[in-house]
Amino acid sequence: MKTIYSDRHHLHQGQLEFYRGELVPCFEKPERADFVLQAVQARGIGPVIEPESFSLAPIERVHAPRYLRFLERAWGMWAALGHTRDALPAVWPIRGFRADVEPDNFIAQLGLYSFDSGTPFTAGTWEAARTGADIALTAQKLIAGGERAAFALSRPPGHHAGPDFLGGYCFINNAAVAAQAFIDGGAQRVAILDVDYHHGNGTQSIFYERADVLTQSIHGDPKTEYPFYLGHADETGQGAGEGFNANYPLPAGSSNEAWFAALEVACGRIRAHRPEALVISLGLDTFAGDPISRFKLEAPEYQRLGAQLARLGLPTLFVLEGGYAVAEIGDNVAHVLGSFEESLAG
Ligand code: OKP
Ligand code: ZN
Repeated sequence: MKTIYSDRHHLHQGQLEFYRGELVPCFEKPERADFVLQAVQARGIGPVIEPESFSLAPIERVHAPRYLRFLERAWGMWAALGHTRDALPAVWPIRGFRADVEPDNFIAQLGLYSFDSGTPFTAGTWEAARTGADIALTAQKLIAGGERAAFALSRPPGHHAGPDFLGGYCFINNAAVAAQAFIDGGAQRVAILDVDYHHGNGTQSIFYERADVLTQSIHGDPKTEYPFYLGHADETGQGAGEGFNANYPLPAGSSNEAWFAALEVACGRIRAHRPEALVISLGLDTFAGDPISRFKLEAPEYQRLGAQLARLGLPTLFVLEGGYAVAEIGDNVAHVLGSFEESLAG
């Protein structure tokens, strides 16, 4: 399969995130994608190509124009105030506050459009995130054009970004943009499966009231794991979307058997949905050695995952999400994609 990649992800390089009462170096760093690129090339997964450029229109299909306008102008506003360091929010409009009025104060705006203090906004964030969406859209176009699979190798990740908010290192929801592009290209049904350690709250929120895009996420139980306020098993969709969202929260420290049992159920639901395309939010922070997560997957499990996804027999778009064991993330991606391809061939 082709990998779509641009070195412009380096433009997003956060310095510090607020974590356990102090500012610590960002876990989500450019080396992650560099290692993934190296591994994809070393393993011979397929050609690496540059993304095409798309307009904002396909991104506006899943994100509010007001939010995108903010992202586009944010660094300019912050820099005009004389700042050179990354921007982090410090105040948020929770229950009972007004979200309809955009404040003039920059930090108040940033808080309006975010849900944590661990996602720095940097000079190059908009351009990198935009390029990430271009990468996802290029992968989608290849698959819509008949390719069996494609890998959107982008960062920052996307699955925590909702209709009008950023957080969890995410700004534009690349998986959602791609899924919506399949629908806008004429697909009746699409499925998104999120295998990142963290619940894909943004993806869930974007499609929560829709029946055309089935959203599922296997993740650490939000009672103890980020993003804490969404991702429970009783969130099954709403209105027309009732029955088209499924969450598989597993306790931190869960066994690989428990993880694959959840995957099996999720795959059954994908088959039942009869989607024309499958989008995989491919987080590698389920790895036993991940510094911020607590599942136990390793090389054999990533190979098993790739093989199991291939057996669904669907046009499949992989998009990179989390994974913070930087030295191992490349091999872990290559295990999934390599085994997916071998299963197709074999
Ligand atoms: C992103 B992805 C909060 C820090 C908590 C956030 C984890 C984001 C994971 N200040 N850490 O799903 O891999
Ligand atoms: Zn994650």
